[in-house]
Amino acid sequence: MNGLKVLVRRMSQTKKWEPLARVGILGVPFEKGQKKYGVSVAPAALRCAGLVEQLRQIEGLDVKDFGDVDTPKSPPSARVDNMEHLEQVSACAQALSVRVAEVLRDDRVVITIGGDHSIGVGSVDGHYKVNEDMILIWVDAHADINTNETSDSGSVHGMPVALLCRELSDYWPYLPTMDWQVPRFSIKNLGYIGLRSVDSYERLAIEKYNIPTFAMEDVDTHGIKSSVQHVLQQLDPRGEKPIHVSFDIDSLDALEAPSTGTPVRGGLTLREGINMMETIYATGRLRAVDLVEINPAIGTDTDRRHTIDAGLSILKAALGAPRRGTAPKGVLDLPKPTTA
Ligand SMILES: [Mn+2]
Repeated sequence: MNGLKVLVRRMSQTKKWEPLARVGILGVPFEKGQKKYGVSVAPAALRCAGLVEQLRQIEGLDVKDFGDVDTPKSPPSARVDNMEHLEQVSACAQALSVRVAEVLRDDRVVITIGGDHSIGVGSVDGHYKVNEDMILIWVDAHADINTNETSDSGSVHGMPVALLCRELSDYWPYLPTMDWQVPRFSIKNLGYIGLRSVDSYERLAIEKYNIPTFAMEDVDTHGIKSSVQHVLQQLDPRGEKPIHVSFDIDSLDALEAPSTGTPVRGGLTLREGINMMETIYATGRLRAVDLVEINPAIGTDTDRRHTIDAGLSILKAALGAPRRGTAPKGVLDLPKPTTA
């Protein structure tokens, strides 16, 4: 190793991470990665609910809304190789990848508002092109690591992780419209939190590649904070890599976030979701957050409001919003409990 390389390595070892006080928002009104109507209106619904204004209330945060990514207007294409609307999914992800890289190069944390989870292909691809050493935390009730062969539904929102990871590229046929996307992200840099509905093939993949996974029962055992810290520690023991969180709203319990296409009970509470994001924010290394699968067309007005509010709370926690309001730090001076 030459002297320059040693110097660069030493510098990266001593690099002190701090949260970026600049954020860029991208909307992705896209829903062809799954079958239900409505996910594509989530970016508009979140903006109407005060997304930008609420983030601007976080002290010192510079918030820029970059608007929506161009989504393909072509009529839905036929199912190819058990992948529905692959052409549109691919075109959308490609456009998103370019925009995500632009926002990151503008020295901002990129917040990508989906859309269904197929857009993760674009956001992670764009992030990887800027930070090749990134790690990815996939927060979800589902593992989203099916291939076209193992998927029952043919919906691409169940396949983004398998499309992204280079170790899984041999399991795919040649996908002509995906030429732009070379899967170079390594599965060794992936961790899961919140899983509770995993297909048998997906379980095989998680075991084969030893993916750090904190399913709901593990979160019950260890608590959310140490679950997150374990995943971070396993993926990046020295704490020197940029973090991408792909947050599916269905990771939250269906009571807290009912307006979503594939809800599963027994999920994270909103407080656990907030705690997780605060823990990741505190590393100073969070550079990208996807918030996907909010479907305002599902459920009652109250369901919709709860789901959107939950999403906003997750984003605020990811960007350093304090939860205690004006309450003082520390524990109140409580009287000692009396023993009988
Ligand atoms: Mn998902």
